[in-house]
Amino acid sequence: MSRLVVVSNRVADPRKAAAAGGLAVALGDALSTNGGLWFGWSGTVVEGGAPGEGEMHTQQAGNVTLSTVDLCREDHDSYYLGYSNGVLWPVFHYRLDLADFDAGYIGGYRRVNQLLARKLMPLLRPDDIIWVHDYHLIPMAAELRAMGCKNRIGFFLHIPLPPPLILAAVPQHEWLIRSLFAYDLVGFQSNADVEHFSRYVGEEVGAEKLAEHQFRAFGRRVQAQAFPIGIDVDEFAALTHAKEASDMYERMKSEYSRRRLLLGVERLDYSKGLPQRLKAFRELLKNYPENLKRATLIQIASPSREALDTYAGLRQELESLCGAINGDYGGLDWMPVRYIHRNVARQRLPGLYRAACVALVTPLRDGMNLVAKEFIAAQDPADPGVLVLSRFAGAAEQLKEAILVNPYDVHGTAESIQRALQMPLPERQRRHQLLLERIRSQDVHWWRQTFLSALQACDVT
Ligand code: ADQ
Repeated sequence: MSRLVVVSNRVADPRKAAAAGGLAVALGDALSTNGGLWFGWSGTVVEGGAPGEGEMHTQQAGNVTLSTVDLCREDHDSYYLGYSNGVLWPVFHYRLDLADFDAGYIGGYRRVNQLLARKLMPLLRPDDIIWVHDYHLIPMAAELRAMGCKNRIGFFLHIPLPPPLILAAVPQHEWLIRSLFAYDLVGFQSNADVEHFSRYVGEEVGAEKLAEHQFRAFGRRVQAQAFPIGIDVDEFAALTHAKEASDMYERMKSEYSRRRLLLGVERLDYSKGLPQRLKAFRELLKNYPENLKRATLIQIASPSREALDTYAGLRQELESLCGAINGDYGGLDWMPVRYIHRNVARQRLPGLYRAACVALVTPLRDGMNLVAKEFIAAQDPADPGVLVLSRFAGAAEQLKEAILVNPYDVHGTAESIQRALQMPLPERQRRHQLLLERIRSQDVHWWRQTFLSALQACDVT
């Protein structure tokens, strides 16, 4: 068996991966099966270091080697904050208005990808299989190929790929897509993303479609297809029944015994549709007054990318919306919104999910959205809560039995929340059973195995 090499922006120690969650566990499992190497940025930013340079650290975690590289401040700011999260993240989530096309960022993005490729190259063995993750590292394979790397290399994009005309707003769009052709396999979250890729390469670069998922352009052949990421359903179910989650569930149940609990959980990010969700909740209280003193929304939004201005602005907007809703509708004995700007321990999260009647997962755009799947896995099948899911989350392609909403339509979303709150038990059970079957058959292990099998089977040019 070939050794697996995973390359991602951040690296997790597989021995401590349980705390980090599903993806770290799945990749850790894949690496430990035959021994492997996990490679990426160390998370350390060196003040005053030289651009394009960084010290490498290596440690052994069982049969997995962890190799990470430090970045200097200038590289970090242009590669991570600037190009990855100031250009690619907003554009790929359809937010051209929030993109900061500073011409200086691309240099740092390329430099860091070159630096990482240069550090990785001597660690590679001829039969290693390389799996690169996410938008920070799109040019990684092209950099490795330029240094003579002949290994099989796959790439998985965790965020959406936008339609051609939106992608074309990135000044380096053609270079980005050409970089994808240095991989043997490119995986996307949803069929919509594959469709955007297919249209882009057909319309913008005149690629030839060789077969169902195969394209030829720039003198190379690439296979592009959807591998919707899943969660570890069994691990999550076990977590749900463990002490910490059970305690959380009991506490919530007794605290909200006379109320209906609605729940939102995410990183505080503009792609997640938080202001629209709060407005929909306000509309629910206004249009369906039976929810007054009865429905409580717990909104957990963990701090994220706070060095970027757009994120600080969003935080203020949310705080003011929550304050206004509580001021207008709340009373001494009931506050409609409990807003928590913090991380909740992963061990306690399933208890919260299980106590909620309704989960609001309403991103404006999302690659997949794992919270939707975690909510389903944590429910009591005998009395399950209802998932209200944005049709713009990648997960909507799989989770058709959720109540699908358009999060921009605040009025329509409020109506759907009301429907979810009133859904009779047999319908809740039927929908939940179908959703659970779906997330179980396409769980995170299925995702990893199908991707790696497809990469092994790729016709390498
Ligand atoms: P994210 O944008 O981070 O991931 P998501 O898929 O929902 O979004 O995953 C978030 C994870 O973090 C979940 O496991 C969730 O439980 C946890 N989490 C979120 N907020 C939390 C909080 N406040 N406290 C504790 N835990 C919290 C990116 C893409 C997604 C894609 C994933 C995986 O943006 O579209 O689904 O990668 O590919």
